[in-house]
Amino acid sequence: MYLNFRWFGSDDPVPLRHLRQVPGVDGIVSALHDVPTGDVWSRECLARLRDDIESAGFRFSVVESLPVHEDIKLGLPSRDRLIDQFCESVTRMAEVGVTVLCYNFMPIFDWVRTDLSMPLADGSTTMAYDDNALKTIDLSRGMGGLPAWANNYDGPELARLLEAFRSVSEERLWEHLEYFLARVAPVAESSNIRLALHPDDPPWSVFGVPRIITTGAALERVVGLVSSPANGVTVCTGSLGVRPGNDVPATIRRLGSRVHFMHCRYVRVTGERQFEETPHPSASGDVDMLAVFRALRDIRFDGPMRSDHGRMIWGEAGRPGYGLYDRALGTMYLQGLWEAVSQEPVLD
Ligand code: DNO
Repeated sequence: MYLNFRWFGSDDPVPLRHLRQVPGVDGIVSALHDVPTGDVWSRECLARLRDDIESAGFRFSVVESLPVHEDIKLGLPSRDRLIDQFCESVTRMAEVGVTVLCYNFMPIFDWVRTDLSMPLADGSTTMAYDDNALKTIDLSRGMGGLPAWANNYDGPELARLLEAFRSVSEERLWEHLEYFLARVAPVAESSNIRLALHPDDPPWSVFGVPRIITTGAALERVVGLVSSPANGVTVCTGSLGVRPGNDVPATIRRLGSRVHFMHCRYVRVTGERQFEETPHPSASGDVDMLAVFRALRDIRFDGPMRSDHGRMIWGEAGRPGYGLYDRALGTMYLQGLWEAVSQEPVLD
């Protein structure tokens, strides 16, 4: 395992020189966030990003995310051209040394929360989700006010997409994913890029739109769709952890070498389809991170890991979930767990 930090590029309020002061971090997870979905990433912009990262003393290890165009998820005729363009971006990220690509297959919406700054008793704030609160959100004027989308569709475009996806069944979405992977995995394999499909967050349908990557079994189904070793997943303890019944350590053991990326964060389930994000130590959440780490040790996980969302602490302001301080605390905790489990014997 090697540790990474997500950095959103030169607009990120957290500078790389501060990340340099977090012990044990080798890699940076980043992306070209301002390229419209579907366009091929330019070699020059990728090289500039790589140079910024390397001159701060890191390697550019992971791209998160290269968004998948909605036409691909809808299975429209334009998908072949868009998949070719996706593949070209994959090839180009390999040219600047990236080895893992984290992406998702969530229609329209990326990750969703209903509260970006819920106060906790200790004076910090955290992000939370409540399905009842989601139902009160009016999307008729577009997506303004919702957090952290890969895309931001305006009113008419959003209405068109909502209507289109509401008639796509889950099985149809699986077929579209398989079609996509059958074309992308060979390109990834020959470019030495490991694909890492991220589970849906939250792992259930939102706004009547289907979501399919919602359980450990779904992640196993993903790796079974295409046998290439390049076809793997991101195991996100936070996404999977909010759905009772997801046994994350067992999923890791079953996926083995197809675990290509780890996102680690704690969550506490506070009701049905309701959760909040909590500080990293085990006592504050519902994820058994020690058991997760033992499973990673047993599969001899040697890929990238990052501390996922943090709270806002010590008065920090910034991008929800992506401040410096709490993610740095999380990084130290993850490092301590890894050092400890690495001293224990490996179970085959
Ligand atoms: C949330 C992230 C996700 C992730 C994408 C991957 O903080 O984990 O937004 O980057 O879903 O495509």
